[in-house]
Amino acid sequence: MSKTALIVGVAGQDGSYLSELLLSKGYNVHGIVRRNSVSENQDSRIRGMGITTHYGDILDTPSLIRIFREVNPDEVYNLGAQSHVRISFDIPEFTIKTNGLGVLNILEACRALGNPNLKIYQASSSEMFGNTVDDDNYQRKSTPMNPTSPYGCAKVLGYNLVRHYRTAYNMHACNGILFNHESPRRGTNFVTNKIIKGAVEIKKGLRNELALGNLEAYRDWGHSKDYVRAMHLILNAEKPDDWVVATGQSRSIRDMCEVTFNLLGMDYKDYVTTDAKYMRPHELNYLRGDSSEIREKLGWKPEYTFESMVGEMVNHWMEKL
Ligand code: G4F
Repeated sequence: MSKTALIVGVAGQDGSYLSELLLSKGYNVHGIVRRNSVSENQDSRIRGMGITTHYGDILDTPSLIRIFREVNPDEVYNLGAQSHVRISFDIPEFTIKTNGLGVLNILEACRALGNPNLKIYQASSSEMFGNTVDDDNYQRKSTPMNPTSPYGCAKVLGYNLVRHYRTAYNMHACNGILFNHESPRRGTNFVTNKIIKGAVEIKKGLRNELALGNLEAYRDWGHSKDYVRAMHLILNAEKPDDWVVATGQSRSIRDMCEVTFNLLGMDYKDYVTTDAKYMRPHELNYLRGDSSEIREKLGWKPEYTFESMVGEMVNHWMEKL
């Protein structure tokens, strides 16, 4: 009999790729979407895919209880969040509630189902580490968490709640500590797609410059398609646990500009400016994840390289614009 998955936050980048993956594996896929005043924006990434959507919100416990009862899932993926770190400084209370208490609501809705075989995946984040790096310049599960944003603080709460429910109630609840992951479906206010879309617009004569914030931060960037494969592996490992998913390579925002503009035959220095409004009150300077555990124990490895990912995103915008 085919399994049923319920994806909270299905309308985002990861939700859309995860839906495709699970459908290809024969799952019945259900997803929770939040109401949006522009209805086209509600499901633009998942329209026509063949999944069943439900209106709900992780801050609306009655909606969760109703949907969880109706769907009776085998696997729950919580990808629902206020996912923008910079914006979390502007709306800290909403971010803490959504990304922290929202996880509690999901765990309680799962517990209320009373199914001992239910598996729960929580989208935890490398933002939880803040500026802590081990002596070998990597972050891993044992690296102390010192978040540098309301987003990161809330994610630490969610992470700990999952670990707590796993122990206290013997639930199959897992954290994937995912480092940055991108794709053509990434929101254009995240730095990769902002740079790539902006560079293509410049190439096509649609604008003259691109204003960014801190160019000296480093990120470990992978592709969302590779990372949703990791989510499914994590949930279906024999025992529930917490796992780091990363490429192990770190590049600066400046490198991202250089690679992108070079691909388009331009020099980023002629077009990129900086604007204080994109700086953060507290920056996370450097991310580089050690994913050796998931590679060795679950056989995960990324298929995309940094260059193939950027190339795919550039081609996407060249065709679209
Ligand atoms: O693309 P970003 O906004 O991603 P950030 O803050 O690293 O967060 C992403 O990754 C996390 C995992 O580590 C996720 F948990 C989170 O949900 C999200 O997916 O910014 C990346 C870097 C930052 O250092 C930022 O200061 O780019 C720098 N940056 C420079 N100029 C900019 C800009 N970021 C944005 N968004 N816009 C700019 O103009």
